[in-house]
Amino acid sequence: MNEIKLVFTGSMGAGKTTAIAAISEIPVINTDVRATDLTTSQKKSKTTVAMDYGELTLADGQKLRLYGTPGQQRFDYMWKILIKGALGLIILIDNSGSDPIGDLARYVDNFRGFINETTAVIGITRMDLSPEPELQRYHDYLNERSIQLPIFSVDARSPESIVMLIEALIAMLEFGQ
Ligand SMILES: Nc1nc2c(ncn2[C@@H]2O[C@H](COP(=O)(O)OP(=O)(O)OP(=O)(O)O)[C@@H](O)[C@H]2O)c(=O)[nH]1
Ligand SMILES: [Mg+2]
Repeated sequence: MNEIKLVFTGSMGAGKTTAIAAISEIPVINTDVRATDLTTSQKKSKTTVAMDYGELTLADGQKLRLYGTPGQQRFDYMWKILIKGALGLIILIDNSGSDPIGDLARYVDNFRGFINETTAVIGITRMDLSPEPELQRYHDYLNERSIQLPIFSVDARSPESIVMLIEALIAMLEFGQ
């Protein structure tokens, strides 16, 4: 595998833009704009309207192209565009959102075809701000639907945390999961 395209998707404010910026070795391409319609629970003023793009070379020389989708549903036409040619999906869910399990359900449903053909990992963010629901609730949700995907608690601001998520995803790709 020479170059691998990976896509970060997931709920608004989960940290897709933050994660790509934390690990990219090039200046990220970012399409965040000031948004006036973010919910009051959202402690940030900007949201992605088209995409994020960054690059990372792993220790073994593997080059990764990293794309981030917008989280807002009204920009979901970008999801299909960005997922083309991707080899794996990273779903980030904000644990402090109003319905994080519902958010996971929405993203797993939306990308079901892609996940079946390739693979995905799930990162639950902002657990320091909101420890509930526990990771087990997400496992239960997936188990009830016979969906086997790994789930990790991550901090999108932490490069180690995000690289660990990516390495888990690449290991799954290599073992043909
Ligand atoms: N406390 C805490 N903050 C986090 C964590 N992960 C991410 N954040 C913060 O949460 C915010 C995430 O914002 P973005 O990176 O813009 O989120 P996004 O997923 O790109 O959002 P949209 O583009 O609007 O869909 C940033 O302020 C991060 O610093 C975490 O684990 N803990
Ligand atoms: Mg963003």
